[in-house]
Amino acid sequence: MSRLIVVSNRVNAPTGKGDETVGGLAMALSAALREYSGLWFGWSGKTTDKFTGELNVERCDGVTVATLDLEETDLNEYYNGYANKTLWPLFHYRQDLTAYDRSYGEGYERVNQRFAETLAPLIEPDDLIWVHDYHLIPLARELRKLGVKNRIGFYLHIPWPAHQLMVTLPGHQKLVQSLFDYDLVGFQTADYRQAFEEYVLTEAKGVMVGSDLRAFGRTVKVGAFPIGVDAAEFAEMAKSERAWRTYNVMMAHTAFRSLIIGVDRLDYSKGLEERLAGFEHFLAHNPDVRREVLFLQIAPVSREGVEAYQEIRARLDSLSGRINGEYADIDWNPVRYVNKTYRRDELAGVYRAARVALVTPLRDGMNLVAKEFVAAQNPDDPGVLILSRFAGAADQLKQALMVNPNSPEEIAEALKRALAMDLSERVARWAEMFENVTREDVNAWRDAYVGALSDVRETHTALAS
Ligand code: GDG
Repeated sequence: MSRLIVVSNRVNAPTGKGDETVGGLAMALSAALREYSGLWFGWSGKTTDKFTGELNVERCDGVTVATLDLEETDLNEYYNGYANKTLWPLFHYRQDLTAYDRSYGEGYERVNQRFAETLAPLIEPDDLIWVHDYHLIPLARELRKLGVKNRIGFYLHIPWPAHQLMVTLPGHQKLVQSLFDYDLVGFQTADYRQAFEEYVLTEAKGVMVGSDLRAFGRTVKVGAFPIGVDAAEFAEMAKSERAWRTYNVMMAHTAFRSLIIGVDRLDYSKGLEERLAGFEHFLAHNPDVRREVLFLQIAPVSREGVEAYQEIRARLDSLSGRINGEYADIDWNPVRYVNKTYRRDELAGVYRAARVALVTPLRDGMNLVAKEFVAAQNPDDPGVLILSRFAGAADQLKQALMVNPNSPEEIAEALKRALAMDLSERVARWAEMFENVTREDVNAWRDAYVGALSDVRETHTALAS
C-alpha cells in the first residue's frame, strides 16, 4: 500500500489529548494518515527571520507531522496577500475586494517553491501526495521541476469561479496551467468542476475525454468530491455531558423562546451582514412573535491580518448593536453576537438547542456547519435548516428551506415558516438530510478521493502532440 502525504497551508493534527477545537476534517485526514502510515506537511504557523528550510518533525497521535517556518514577508505576500486578498475574494465572487498586487503573486510562487524544496526530499517513490486548497495551487508544478514523478492530487475547498470572473485575474492562464501538473483535481460540486472545465475548454482549447481533461499538452482527471462531516461523531457528541450542559444553559437563558443560531468564521463570504438584515426584517414585520425569538450568532474572528476582515468585524459590531438598540427590552435582547471560539462538543449542544439554523453564505465551497447542525439534531424534535442556495451543501441538503442570502425578505419569510413548521414536517425534512449527511460523511469523501488518486495509472502524461 502506498504511503499518503497530505499537504496543506496549516497543519491541524490532533494531539490525542482531546483537543477541543480540532475539526472533523483534521480528524478524517489524521485517520487516513494513520492508516497509510503517512505524513502531514505544511506551515508551522511560526515566522523566522531568515528562511532555512529546516523541518520541525513530530508525532501527533500516531501521525508524523512535518512543518516549516516562513518569513514575515512570505506571510504578508503569500498568506495575507495572494491567498487571502486575491484568490479568496475572487473565487467568492468579490471582485470589489480582490487585490491584484504583483508582489503578492511573487510571494505566492516563492512560498510554493519553498514548500516544494522542503517536501521533495521526504518523498518516496510510491507515495501518494494530496495537496489541499487555494494556497498551494502551483505546488505540483514546483515538485515536478524537482523531478517528482509521484501521483499528486489537488483538492479545492472553495468555489471555482465562473469563467468571466476567472479571466479578470492577471496571470490566470499560468495559474490554471499549473493545475495540469496534478494527476487529479477535485472540486466540492459538479458546478465548480464544470466552471473549471468551461474555462479550460474556452481559454486553453482543452478537450474532455471521459473524466480526463486535456490541455497545455497534459492530461488531468477532474471530479466532484463533496466534503462531509463526521456525522456519527457529531450525533454522539450532541448527547455528551458537555453538550447537555451547554444545552441546558442555553435553554435556561432562552426563557422558552425559540433559538435561532448562526455559526461561522467571521468572514465576508458568510453573509453575516445580510443575515442580520434578514433577521431585522423579520423583527420589523412580525411584531406579534418578535419577543418569542432569540438569535445567537457565534463568529470566531479569522484572518485578522487582512483589512477586509477588520472592517467587516467593525460593521457587524455596530449592526448587531443597532438592532438591539432598536428592538431590545429590559428583559430581552434579540441578538446575541459572540466572537468567542467554543469547543466542538459545546457547539453540538448549541446546535441541538436551536429551533432554526441560519446558514446563509453569499458563496461557500460546501459549508460544514449546515451538515454539523443536521447531524446534531434530536431525531424526535429536530430543528429547521435555512440554507443559502449558493452554498455547495445546497446540492445535497435539498430538504432545507432554501433562500437567496442577498434578500432580507426571503430570509425573514423562511424564518417565519421555520418557526411555524409542525413536528411531522420538521422530522420528514430532517430525516432525509440526516441520511445524506451520514452516508456522504467525511470518511466517504476521503476514501473516494484517495481511491480516485490511487487509480490514476499514468502520471504526468505529456500528450504526444
Ligand atoms: C472551507 C470552505 C468548506 C466555527 N465556529 C467554531 C467552530 N467552527 C467550525 C465549524 C466548522 C468549521 O469551523 C467551518 O467550516 P465551514 O465549512 O463552514 O467553512 P470554512 O472555514 O470557510 O471552510 C468551506 C470547508 O473549507 C471544508 O471543505 O466547507 O466551504 O470555505 O466545522 O464547526 N469550531 C469550534 N468552535 C467554534 O466556535 N470548535
